[in-house]
Amino acid sequence: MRTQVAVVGAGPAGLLLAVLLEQAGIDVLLLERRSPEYVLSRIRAGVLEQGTVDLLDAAGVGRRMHAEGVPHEGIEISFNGDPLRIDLFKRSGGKRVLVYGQTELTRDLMDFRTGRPSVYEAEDVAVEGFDTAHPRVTYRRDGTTHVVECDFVAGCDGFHGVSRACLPAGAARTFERVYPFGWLGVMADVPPVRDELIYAHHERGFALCSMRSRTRVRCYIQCPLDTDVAAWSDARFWDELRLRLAPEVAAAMQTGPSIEKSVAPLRSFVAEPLRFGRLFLAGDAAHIVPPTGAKGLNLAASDVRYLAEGLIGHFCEGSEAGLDHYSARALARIWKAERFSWWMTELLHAFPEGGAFDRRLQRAEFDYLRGSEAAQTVLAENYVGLPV
Ligand code: RFL
Ligand code: PHB
Repeated sequence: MRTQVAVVGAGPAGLLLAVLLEQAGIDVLLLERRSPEYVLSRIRAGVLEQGTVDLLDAAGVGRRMHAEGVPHEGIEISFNGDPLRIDLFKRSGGKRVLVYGQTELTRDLMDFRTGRPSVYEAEDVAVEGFDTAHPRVTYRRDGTTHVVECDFVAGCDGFHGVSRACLPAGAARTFERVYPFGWLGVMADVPPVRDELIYAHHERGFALCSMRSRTRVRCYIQCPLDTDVAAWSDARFWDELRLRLAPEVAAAMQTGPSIEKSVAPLRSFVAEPLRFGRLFLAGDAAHIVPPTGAKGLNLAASDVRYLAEGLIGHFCEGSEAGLDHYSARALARIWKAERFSWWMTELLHAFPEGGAFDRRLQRAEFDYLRGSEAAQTVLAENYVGLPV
């Protein structure tokens, strides 16, 4: 078969790109390795920047997000139990973030595309000939091999996808930092302890009290990379979380049975460039940030915006400028989000190798943040999202 753009991966990046291109009248085929149910079962991001919200609105998929998402105007940073509220709204000149789960967003995008060309459970997807004028994507489904001829391939298949993996050795330069810990996350149907997210630094390790709604929490604690989820009963998780929060917050916190529990490693990663002939990388296929700054999904959205503009320019306006500048434009924003996510991670986690000197520096960083409007402004403008 033939299409104009083959999109590999139906996570938020692939789905959103498909929606934006289809609205401009461009043919898309979306190929996903997993089933729709599996894609929806992955619990991930929860915080949307204003720019992401605006893009979803422009795509016409924002109705449920506005009805059910909860706008937040601040976050709390707790340092060994010492609280500091960052007024995001005031410090960023009137911007907010929206708390709305990635699962819900993915569902909205899937529903919006109902009836559009998608292949779920596509096995052995392979990208070929992207350095020629006639790229092809092949896949197997129900034992049959299919060939898709296309003009462009968008690699939106996440960190472990095939798009980056199919590049010849040396084609991409990669930059990586692997952190010596992960996050153990729990979802539970209880009301959040506070109206806003709490990011906590503690000698026992980082903790985060987040939420999905006014009746559902998503909480994380820093854990060793080899953590066995089965060794963490709900009671053990809540007890450990309480130890890392200020006593009055711990005392007020409601707990309940977990409905999901999983461990995620923390990593910073960037591949450069993002264009290889007629193959473009976007989202987690191109970069990973540690979740501390809540930037991963938002970066995927800004990549997709730039890429959609480039492809629409090519197909609808006869202009190559957007595609030619895609990589440089996206990377400029990606590196700033990498910097912010790394900085939040360094400030808030307990580093197993870090000595007393490092801990004093973390304390000094927090004290500086508390005392400096400029430092709070820097945090706020990055957290709500730098301009797209
Ligand atoms: P995804 O979501 O990984 O989707 C990629 C899709 O590609 C499919 N795929 C393939 N399809 C075909 N053939 C193959 N060979 C394939 N290989 C893979 C996969 O099955 C999948 O469906 O990447 P995408 O679309 O780029 O989206 C990126 C986001 O999912 C990610 O950045 C965020 O979840 C990161 N993240 C957060 N981001 C935020 O902006 N705010 C947050 O609050 C936030 N919190 C988080 C997070 C990520 C976390 N984890 C688990 C990594 C919290 C956590 C704990
Ligand atoms: C989440 O709700 O899952 C979440 C929120 C903020 C983060 C990371 C994850 O920084």
